[in-house]
Amino acid sequence: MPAEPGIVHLGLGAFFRAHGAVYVSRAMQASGGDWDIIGVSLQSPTMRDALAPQGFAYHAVEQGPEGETVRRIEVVQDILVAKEDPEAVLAAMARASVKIVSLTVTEKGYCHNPATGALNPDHPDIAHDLAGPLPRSAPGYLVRALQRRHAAGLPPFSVLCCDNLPENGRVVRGVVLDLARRIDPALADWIEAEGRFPSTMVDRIVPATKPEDIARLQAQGIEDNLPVMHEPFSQWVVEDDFVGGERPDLGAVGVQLVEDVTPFEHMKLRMLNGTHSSLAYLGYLAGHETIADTVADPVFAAFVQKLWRDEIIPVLTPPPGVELAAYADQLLGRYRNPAIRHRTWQIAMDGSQKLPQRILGTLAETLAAGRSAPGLMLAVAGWMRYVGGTDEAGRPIEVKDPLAADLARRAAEGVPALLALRAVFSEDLARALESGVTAAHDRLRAVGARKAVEDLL
Ligand code: CS2
Repeated sequence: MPAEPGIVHLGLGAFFRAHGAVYVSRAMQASGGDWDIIGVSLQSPTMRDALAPQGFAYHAVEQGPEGETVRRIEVVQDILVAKEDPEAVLAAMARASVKIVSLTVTEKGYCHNPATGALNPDHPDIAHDLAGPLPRSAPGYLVRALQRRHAAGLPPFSVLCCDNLPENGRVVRGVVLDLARRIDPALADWIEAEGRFPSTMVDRIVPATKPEDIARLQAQGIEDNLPVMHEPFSQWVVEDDFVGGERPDLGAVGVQLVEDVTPFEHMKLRMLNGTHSSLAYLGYLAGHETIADTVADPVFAAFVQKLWRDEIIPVLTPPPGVELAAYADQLLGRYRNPAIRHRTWQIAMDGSQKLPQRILGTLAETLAAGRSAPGLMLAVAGWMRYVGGTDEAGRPIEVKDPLAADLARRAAEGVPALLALRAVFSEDLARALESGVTAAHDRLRAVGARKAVEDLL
């Protein structure tokens, strides 16, 4: 008999398998506890089908510039596919042994308005989840499972958001309370009083696993249908605020447990993810396949350093004990790691959900201080070129974004139509950006991404 699971993880993908699951398994080795994980895929059976034949164990491969280190991870007990059997997922989340429900469902999985952080009640999955007890969305699963626990007299689980959203715990709390209140105000009151939603900052670069990665392991005698590849660096900053104080001994394995994660989240989202997205759009347009390829070009390496130095760091408050210039140097080293083949196309995905917290916050604060930020304006213009769907050589781009069709229509109309997208740009910011982004967009069309970047240096 396996131990009772302590965690249900919604959205079990490569990132959590290479990050949170590794910490949890090391914490159990260090200090014990029943923290086995039941993974949930909301949509696709791919992960379950790949891992079930190997008992849900898998290998996490650390890729450094000097070689690879392989670690076997055995903390996942089972994987459920919500679309096939929503009842089984709710039953797992309502088990008394489950103390934490963690999530990596990507930015769009919270069914919120990225510009404001509030639940989007018109989202089709939310409309579905309001109409009946078997949900489709991540917020729907959280609310319906909490409803079961409330009815059964169990305490709520802690909700541990591990997505790249600012104040992610507060965002998911807001979305859950809003949805719960529409279903049953007494349930919402209970969650508000008893529930815990610690915010977290998660960081590890985890490119999608490629067929050649699987083949390379196989050549070493390691059979794994779906290993995960990751860089050596890893960071997890977690607000230490769990229901009944119950959590794995994360502090024993290097997780930073803090009172307020906000300064860490802002630093990471703006310095790492903000430049990742900037390099992804402009690098892709310039014909680069990966981030490492992009920063191997001295023009882009100088560009990203300029973004940090002149545009991002000046409006950022450093977290306690962190020197932002040193953090930037470390980031560039991570981007340069040639073993990590992280595709610009992968990072370019879902830009409408990512831009506000990664780039637009910095831009708004810079403009409000009466300064300009030409590099980030060029990045926004790069996103606009990218979602237009044609690269600089006239080839089609496969744009992945929940708003892709709307973005393509607006891109055909021009910059003002994209700036009028209120899910991404507030009215004030759109006005402040209009002339700068239009000029940057014109430059991109006229001279191409690489030259436009070079001209800014
Ligand atoms: C990336 C992130 O795909 C993306 O959008 O920017 O996945 C990034 O690699 C991680 O947040 C690093 O911690």
